[in-house]
Amino acid sequence: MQITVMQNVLQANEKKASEIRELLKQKKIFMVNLISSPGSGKTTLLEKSLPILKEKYRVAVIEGDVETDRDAKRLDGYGVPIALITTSGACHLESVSIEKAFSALDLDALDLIFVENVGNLVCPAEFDIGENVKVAILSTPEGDDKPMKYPLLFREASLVILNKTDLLEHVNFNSDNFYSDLKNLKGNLEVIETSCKNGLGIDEWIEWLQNKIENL
Ligand SMILES: Nc1nc2c(ncn2[C@@H]2O[C@H](COP(=O)(O)OP(=O)(O)OP(=O)(O)O)[C@@H](O)[C@H]2O)c(=O)[nH]1
Ligand SMILES: [Mg+2]
Repeated sequence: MQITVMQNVLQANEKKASEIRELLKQKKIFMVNLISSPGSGKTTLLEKSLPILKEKYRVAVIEGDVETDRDAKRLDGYGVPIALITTSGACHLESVSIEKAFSALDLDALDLIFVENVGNLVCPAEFDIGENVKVAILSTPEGDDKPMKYPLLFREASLVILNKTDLLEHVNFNSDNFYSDLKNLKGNLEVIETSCKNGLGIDEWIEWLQNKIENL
């Protein structure tokens, strides 16, 4: 019985996600679903990216958090619209919440939407929200074993950002194991190594995004 209910939830989510994807296509908007564990650097990456991207694109952010508007407040002042979704306990965003967030945004005035999903490596990967791409962020202190332990996200992602590379010398992160596990999971998965602390890889990440947007 429970399985049926879950299937219905997933089917309803998929249907709404398809509608969102169609709407984004009509409006020529590129939407990025940022997914990682709590603290891997989603908001920090946005803080580094928004000043560069908003010079070229009309950008907005949908901020998903279990509680508080802290991340939304951090992004206040970057001069881009922010729509906050507080899930009150739910561990991921669903397409119906994205539709609600859209009503707070002027879609005709946007080229690019970032969704910062709830910090979690499991559930956000299961729920299509109509995005163009899922970007998985893993930070080096979390360990090189995470792709094999949480494979769905890494299979679903179009890009993996390996963040906090400035901490590599202090943590037990085996890059060889990380890359060989990723290759076994999904052979052609792109990886960009970044540090939001010293700026490594930020240009490459912006270039990756621009490429995707231009080829919409
Ligand atoms: N050393 C180092 N610290 C970083 C880097 N990127 C982010 N941080 C720090 O990591 C902490 C968490 O970063 P956030 O950007 O808040 O992480 P988040 O993924 O948005 O977290 P949630 O929204 O809670 O899921 C902050 O103290 C950041 O300053 C990095 O590349 N290197
Ligand atoms: Mg955050």
